[in-house]
Amino acid sequence: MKIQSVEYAGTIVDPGAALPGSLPQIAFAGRSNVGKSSLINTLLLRTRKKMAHVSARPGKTRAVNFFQVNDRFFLVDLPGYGFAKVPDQMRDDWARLVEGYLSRPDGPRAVVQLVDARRDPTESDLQMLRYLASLKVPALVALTKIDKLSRSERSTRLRTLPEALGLAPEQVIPFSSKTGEGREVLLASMDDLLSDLDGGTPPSPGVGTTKGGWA
Ligand SMILES: Nc1nc2c(ncn2[C@@H]2O[C@H](COP(=O)(O)OP(=O)(O)O)[C@@H](O)[C@H]2O)c(=O)[nH]1
Ligand SMILES: [Mg+2]
Repeated sequence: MKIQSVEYAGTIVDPGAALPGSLPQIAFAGRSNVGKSSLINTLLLRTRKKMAHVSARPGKTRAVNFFQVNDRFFLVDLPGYGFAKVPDQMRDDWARLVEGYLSRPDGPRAVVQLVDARRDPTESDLQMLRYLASLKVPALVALTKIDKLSRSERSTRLRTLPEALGLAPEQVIPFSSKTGEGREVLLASMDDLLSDLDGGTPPSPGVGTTKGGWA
């Protein structure tokens, strides 16, 4: 998939609010500071004119942002979770917004879940994947900041992380917004999903066989 056009389409802060349109949505989720804004900007080739805000101070975003890509789908930027010191009220607000949005019948057709390649998945990461499975929303995982790993760390992590996430190795895409690794694979997976939607066949649940397959 080639990125031809990207436009900011809107923001919702209430899970039941009107969506900016009826295009299929692919949402991006992950804990704060995992590299989500960087991944989105890399994916959309927004290295100078940034779409998603890259922050050194995580845990601020409290909204769901929609970007219209190629007039074909909405890329949806979900607020990050799991920032250690947030008050309970803020965590409740997050859950209400994100769970409310994810479970909408007109909500996302798939979710790209981000996990830091250097860290073990948190309970929140696993909860999110379980929640998506319970909603039957296809998911795959992008392992962010893969450039920070040495060769041997990398091969160990690529072996252990899919198992820790309960996924097949093909459902886990190593990604770096620094080197661009994983960009083409992720875009191809998104293209596959959208083509399946165009053809009216939902992506088959269960273990995929291709690189970047949806779970
Ligand atoms: N080396 C490296 N650093 C990254 C990568 N992605 C993000 N970062 C850094 O990680 C920090 C958090 O990134 P950001 O995209 O704002 O994370 P977000 O909170 O999930 O949106 C920033 O300092 C980024 O420069 C990556 O792929 N490689
Ligand atoms: Mg961000």
